[in-house]
Amino acid sequence: MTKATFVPLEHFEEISQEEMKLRAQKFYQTMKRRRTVRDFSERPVPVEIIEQALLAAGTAPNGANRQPWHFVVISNPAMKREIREAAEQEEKAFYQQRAPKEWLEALACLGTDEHKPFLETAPYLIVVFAQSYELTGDGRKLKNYYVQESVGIAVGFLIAALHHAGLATLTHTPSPMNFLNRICGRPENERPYLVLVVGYPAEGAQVPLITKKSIGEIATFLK
Ligand code: IYR
Repeated sequence: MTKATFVPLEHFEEISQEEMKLRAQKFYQTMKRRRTVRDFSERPVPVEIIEQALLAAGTAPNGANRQPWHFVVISNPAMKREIREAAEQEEKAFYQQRAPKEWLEALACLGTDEHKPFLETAPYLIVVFAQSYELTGDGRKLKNYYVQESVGIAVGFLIAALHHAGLATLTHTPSPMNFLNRICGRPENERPYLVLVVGYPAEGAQVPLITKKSIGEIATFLK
C-alpha cells in the first residue's frame, strides 16, 4: 500500500471578507451570463484556450485521485460529420420512438429536436469519457470510485472555464452514445459521458426563454 505523504498547503490565498463578498458576487454575475447555446458560428478558436480549460477541468476533486476522465478534442470536419450523423440517427429514434411522452413534454421548453447541425458547425467537440476502471500495465483491472460524480465535477469546471474564457458551450448527450468509443478510438474501460460543443455563438443566436430557481427554492439555511 502506498502511504500518504503530506506537504504544506502552499497556494491557499487569504483574502479579506469584504473582498470575498465582492468576489462571490462577481463570480455569480459571470456565471449567470452563461447560456447553453445551440446555434454556433464556424469562427475558429485557438486550441490553447481549449487546452487551458482542460487543465482547469483536470484540477477537479475526484474519487481517490484516480482522475477517471479522458477528453477527446475533435476539430476535424470529417470526424465532426461522422459524429453528427451517428448522433442524429440516435436522436431521431429518441424523438420519434424511444422518448416517453413525459420526457418530450419536459423538453418542450427548450425547443430541441433530432437535428444537430451544431455538431458540424462548432469548431470543437470535446467528447468526455468516464473511466469505470483502469487497466494496469500487467492487464489487471483497477476499480475507480465515484466515477459519475468525479467526471460531473470536472465537466462543471470545464464549462465554467470555457465560459470564463469567453466561449459558449452546449452539453450534448446523444443516447445511446457507444458509437463515440469507435469514432474516438477509446478503450473498453471508458464510457462516453457527454459531448461538449464549444465555440462562438452564431450571430443573432437565440436561446430559449427560461428562468433559474431562486435561492429560497434551491437552498435551505438551517439554524
Ligand atoms: N439528448 C437529446 C434530448 C435532450 C435531453 C435533455 I434531459 C435535454 O436537457 C436536452 C435534450 C438531445 O440532445 O436533443
